[in-house]
Amino acid sequence: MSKVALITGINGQDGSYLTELLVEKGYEVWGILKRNSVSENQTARIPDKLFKQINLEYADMTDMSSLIRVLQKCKPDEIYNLAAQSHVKISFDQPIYTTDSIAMGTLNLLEAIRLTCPEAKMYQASSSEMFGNNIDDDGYQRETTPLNPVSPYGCAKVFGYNICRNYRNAYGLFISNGILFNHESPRRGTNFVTNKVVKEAVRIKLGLTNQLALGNLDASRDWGHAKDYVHAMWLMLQHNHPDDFVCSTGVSHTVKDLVEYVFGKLDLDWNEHVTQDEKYYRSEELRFLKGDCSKAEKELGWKHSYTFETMLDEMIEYWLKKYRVG
Ligand code: NAP
Ligand code: G4F
Repeated sequence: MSKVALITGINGQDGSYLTELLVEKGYEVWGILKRNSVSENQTARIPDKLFKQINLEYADMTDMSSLIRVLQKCKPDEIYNLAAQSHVKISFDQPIYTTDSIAMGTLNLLEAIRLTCPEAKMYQASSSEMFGNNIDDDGYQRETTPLNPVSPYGCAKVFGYNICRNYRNAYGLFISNGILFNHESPRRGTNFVTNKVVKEAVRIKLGLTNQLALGNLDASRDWGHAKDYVHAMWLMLQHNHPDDFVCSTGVSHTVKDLVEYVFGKLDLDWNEHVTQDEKYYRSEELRFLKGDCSKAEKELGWKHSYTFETMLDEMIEYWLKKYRVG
């Protein structure tokens, strides 16, 4: 019999890649969608060919009764909790909804699992944003680095991380936290910096626009590809015990490096097009991320296949093709 997986946030960047992976592995895949007044584009990231093979139910992380209803209906073996208001800058504008969807949302899901399907395994989408500006002496963040969040999003993720550990220890549930560093793809929201830069640089190249306004160019991130990272999520739930794992590439680049690479690839001089606008600055900034994923490599056999450059090359190709085809 095939395994049953439930994905919260199935229509997000990671949810769509995870769906592809699990369908390929023969899983029966279920996902929840939150209600949106325009339904057409909501599932745009899920490839058409998969659409008939998955089961979608309306539910919301802030509504525990809806989560219980879905869990009772699909009876999952594995649950991947990816749903979140995931934009850090927007979390300063919407701190309460961000916290409701992430912190209370995770607790709602945990209680729903405890009451209806305590045997199910759960993956929790924790984040490198939880480290804030803490860095170990060797320049990396890892599972043991103290958490010190600098945004409402980061604070909510710390609650989600801790309550998952608490439910694992207190009730013996199989729950693993993936502490994932930034991961991108052509399916990334275009208000995150990588896809914003690539999309706008391609538009500049094609003469569709001329300027790109950004915020802090000095912030540094450890950027990987979402496809590699959803594979790690799956590996965590196949491991013989629940635990917490960092996933990262171990290489950090500044936003300026990102801009230079993308504009350079398109034979453009970024200095002629990029401006800085205060509206993209954050009230408090996380300055530097670089992850040590040796635990995941050793215990899960996980390895990333994309580099910063190959990931950006794929994104550039995607946008060139999209605009050229029209
Ligand atoms: P994403 O593209 O923003 O997707 C988030 C998903 O959550 C969307 O499907 C969204 O639905 C759904 N959602 C939001 N609020 C909800 C609610 N109240 N109830 C039900 N669904 C809700 O994010 P992602 O990049 O795929 O990231 C997946 C998860 O990993 C998130 O929890 C994120 O915080 C975490 N994470 C991401 C990264 C990264 O670099 N990508 C790194 C570390 C951790 P709509 O689209 O319909 O709003
Ligand atoms: O692409 P970003 O918005 O990603 P951020 O804030 O690092 O958060 C992402 O990664 C986290 C993992 O560490 C996830 F948990 C979270 O859900 C999300 O996926 O910004 C990256 C950097 C920041 O330092 C920001 O200040 O880019 C800087 N930046 C500069 N100009 C900009 C811009 N960010 C955005 N979004 N837009 C700009 O114009």
